Order: sequence, then structure tokens, then C-alpha cells
Amino acid sequence: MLTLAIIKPDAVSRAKMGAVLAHLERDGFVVRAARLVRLTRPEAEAFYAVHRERPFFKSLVAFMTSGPCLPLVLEREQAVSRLREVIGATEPAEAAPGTVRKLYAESKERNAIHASDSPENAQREVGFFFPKAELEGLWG
Ligand code: 3AN
Repeated sequence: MLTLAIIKPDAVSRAKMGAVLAHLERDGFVVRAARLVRLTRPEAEAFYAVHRERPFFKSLVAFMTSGPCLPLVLEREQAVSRLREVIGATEPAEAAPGTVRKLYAESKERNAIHASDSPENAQREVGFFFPKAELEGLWG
């Protein structure tokens, strides 16, 4: 099973990309695709369109376009639910000990990593960053 993660600009700029990747690999995730990208404003707005009406939307888009981030396609059994467990709660202060956000996030907004929250969203979000050809054969 596949899911999408994004190592966010705060973790990349603080040189925590490798540590976060190692954490995920230690937990059994295999990287199937990866790309260092700097999102444009329209791209970030489209990716987070479900949050368009939320008070933090403008700030979230500004943060996500502030520097490069690393979208990843990750494979593992139960990839979607397991990745949500491994990253921890949105608010790092509330994240469980040993989770990526507890270890590496700065705040609820600058929270180090994104992970798809359902198999349907995983498929949509993988397609957002990675052209189909690159993943041919991966979607079972
Ligand atoms: P998650 O990333 O845990 O699925 P969502 O989907 O509720 O959380 O929020 C998407 C992103 O929006 C979060 N990763 C975080 O960067 C940002 N965000 C969510 N809630 C807030 C908030 N109250 N204040 C600032 N940023 C927020």
C-alpha cells in the first residue's frame, strides 16, 4: 500500500530531512518516489484547497511556499494509518513521545511533515506530485 508524505520546509531548512527519512525507513516505509520541490502559491493553494476557509489558510500557504519541501511516495503495509501514527498529532505539544512531530516539529503550523489521511486522499495526493508514468506498477 502507498501513501504520500511531505517533509515540510521547516524540517528541510533545519537540515532534518535525513533524520525524518531515517525515522520513516526505520519504521518499515520504503521510498518509492521523491522530489525536492519549491511549491508555487497556486500549487500550495490547490494542495490545501480543503482548508481554504480556515483562518490559518493564508499563513499555511505562505509557510509551505517559503522554501523547498520533499514530497515522498512511501510503501508499507497499512501505509496510510501507520504513517499517521508515526508522525503524531498536528500540534507537536500533544504528539506522542517518539513521533516525528514530537521530535522535529516547531509548532502546529511548522509541524515538519504531512501525511495523507485516507487511502482516497493518498491516491489524489500522490497524483498531485508524481506523474503516473513514474509510478507505473506501484498501485496494485
Ligand atoms: P494534519 O497535517 O495533521 O492532517 P490538518 O489537515 O488539520 O492536520 O491541517 C493541515 C495543516 O495545516 C497542518 N499540517 C498544519 O501545518 C496546518 N494547521 C492545521 N491547524 C492549524 C492551526 N490551528 N494553526 C496553524 N496551522 C494549522
